[in-house]
Amino acid sequence: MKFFTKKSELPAEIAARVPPGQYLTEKWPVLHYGSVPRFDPRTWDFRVFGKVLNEFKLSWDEFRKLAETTVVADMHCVTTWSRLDQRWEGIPFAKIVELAKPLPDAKFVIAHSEQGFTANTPIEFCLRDDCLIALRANGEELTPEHGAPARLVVPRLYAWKSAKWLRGIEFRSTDAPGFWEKNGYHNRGDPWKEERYWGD
Ligand SMILES: Nc1nc2c(c(=O)[nH]1)N[C@H]1C(S)=C(S)[C@@H](COP(=O)(O)O)O[C@H]1N2
Ligand SMILES: [Mo]
Repeated sequence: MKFFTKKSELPAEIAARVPPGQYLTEKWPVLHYGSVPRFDPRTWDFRVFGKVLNEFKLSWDEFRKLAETTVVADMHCVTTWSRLDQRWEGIPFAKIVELAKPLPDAKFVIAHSEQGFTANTPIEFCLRDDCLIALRANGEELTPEHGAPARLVVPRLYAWKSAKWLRGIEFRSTDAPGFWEKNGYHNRGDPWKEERYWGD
C-alpha cells in the first residue's frame, strides 16, 4: 500500500474528489500543534455562547446524548494529504443551532478547544448538513490523538478548521482568526480554491 497517491495515478472518478495540489492517503495521519490533552468525563463540559438567544453548558453525559447523525465526508489537510470517505458519527451542528438559537447577526463560528486552541469558520460552512461534532470515526470512538472525546468536523474546508478536543462553540458577529489562521494559514481555507496561506 502506498501512503500517498498522485491524482494522475487515480481513476478519474476518484481523482475528481481530490482538490488541486492534494495527494490521496490510505493511512490517517495525526496532525496538530502541542500535546494530546487528557479527557476526564467528570470535569469535562461543553459551552455554547456569544451571539445566541440561549447560552448553555452541558456535562459530558448530557452532551453525548445529542449524538444522532452519521456523515461520510472527505478530509483535506493543507499539508497536501486527502483522505476520502471518513465516516463520522456525532452531534449535527444543526442541533447546536437548534438549542442555542443564533441571533441574526451571528456570522462566524469559533471553535474553542483545550489549551486555548481556536479555529474560526464563516457560519455558512457550519450550517451545511455535513458539519458535525464527531464523537466517533470510522466505526470507533475517537482516539485521543484524533481529538477525543469530541471534535468539530467541517468537511468543506481544510482540516485545520476541524478542531480536535473541542470544548465550546462561540457565535460571533465579527471574525476572530484562530490559531492556524494567525500562524500563516488562510482565513477561510477552501481546498477547492486552494486557499492555503495568507495571500492565496
Ligand atoms: N485542537 C486542535 N485541533 C486541530 C489541530 C490543532 O493543532 N489543534 N490541527 C488541525 C489540523 S492542521 C488538521 S490537518 C487536523 C488533523 O486531524 P487528525 O489528526 O485527526 O488527522 O486537525 C486539526 N485540528
Ligand atoms: Mo492540517
